[in-house]
Amino acid sequence: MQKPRVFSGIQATGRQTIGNFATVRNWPLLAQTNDCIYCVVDLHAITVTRKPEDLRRESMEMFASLLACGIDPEENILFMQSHVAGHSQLAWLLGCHTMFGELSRMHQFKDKSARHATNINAGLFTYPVLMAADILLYDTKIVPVGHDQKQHVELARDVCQRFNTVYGPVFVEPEPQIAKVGARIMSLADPTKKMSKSDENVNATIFLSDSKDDIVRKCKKAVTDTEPCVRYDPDNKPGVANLMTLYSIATGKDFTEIEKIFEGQGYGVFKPAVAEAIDALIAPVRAKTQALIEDRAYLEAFMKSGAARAEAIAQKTLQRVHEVMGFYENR
Ligand code: AQP
Repeated sequence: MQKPRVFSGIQATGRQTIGNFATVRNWPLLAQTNDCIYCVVDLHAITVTRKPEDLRRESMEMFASLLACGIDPEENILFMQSHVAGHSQLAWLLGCHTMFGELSRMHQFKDKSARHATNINAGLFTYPVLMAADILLYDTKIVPVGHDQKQHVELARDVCQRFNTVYGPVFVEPEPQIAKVGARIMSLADPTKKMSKSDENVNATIFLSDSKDDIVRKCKKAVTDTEPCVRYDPDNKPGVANLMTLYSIATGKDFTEIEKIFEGQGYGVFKPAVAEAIDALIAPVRAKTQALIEDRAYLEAFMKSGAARAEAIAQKTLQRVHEVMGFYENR
């Protein structure tokens, strides 16, 4: 029997954060029961101004970090989005079935257009259409994402339903899969805001490439509150809840266990323990990413084979779409 298809991607907009990792760490596990396709979404990364050399380096480093997170490039299909032209082609076709009003309601568009007020380009606006194309191109059933991407997956589902209503059952309806713990890691500097790769505040984000000293420093500076008590209360103690979530991800302990471990202890004990646990979690990924970056031929071989495998599936979908929409065949 055909296993359910899983698809997800990560933008090449910098180094992977512990927030991204909280979501990405689940991807390798899905391969046991699903047919998984993962990619570095480098086309998505140009909605903000990028230097070509940064895009090139960060795309390659992100590819390496996905391998280092445990994604097996033989068991899964792993590739670079721009290597499969079908993503851009399908995005145009789906864009003609996506409403201006729908795109105007996207939280990420509102947030990023406020942050990049001098560069509110059409790509920033149509980003969710390209994401719908990424998903629908591969007959995807499950899209494992963080909480911030839920709205985009729901839009992909709406576009899918609209298209299928007009042309018949061409696409599989996707649904988001969101982890119970860690789907929204918050900024260490402002725990009411999501942790992001592109945050300009150097203390806001822990990167997988950070050294132990960096992690200790950032955790020490993390915004908490004045009640020195380790209790899970995201509404009243968002900074502590965020650190507890990170500790939980790193150790596998639940919030009740964590409260017991730190009972009667202040943040002077808790914060270094969180830093220690995070470092233990990411140290192997950090070392493996670095080793992979140094073996460019190995990375490029997997990029090439991953793109070829993805391309074969994408071409079939595009052919189907062209046919039902009435494009004249190139005989
Ligand atoms: N803070 C987060 N907590 C949990 N999951 C997160 N994700 C992102 N931030 C968090 C999830 O990571 C996957 C890859 O994200 P992305 O690179 O595609 O884009 P993003 O959601 O826009 O991530 P960033 O880090 O905030 O990037 P920038 O700064 O470039 O905008 C997704 O599944 C995402 O949900």
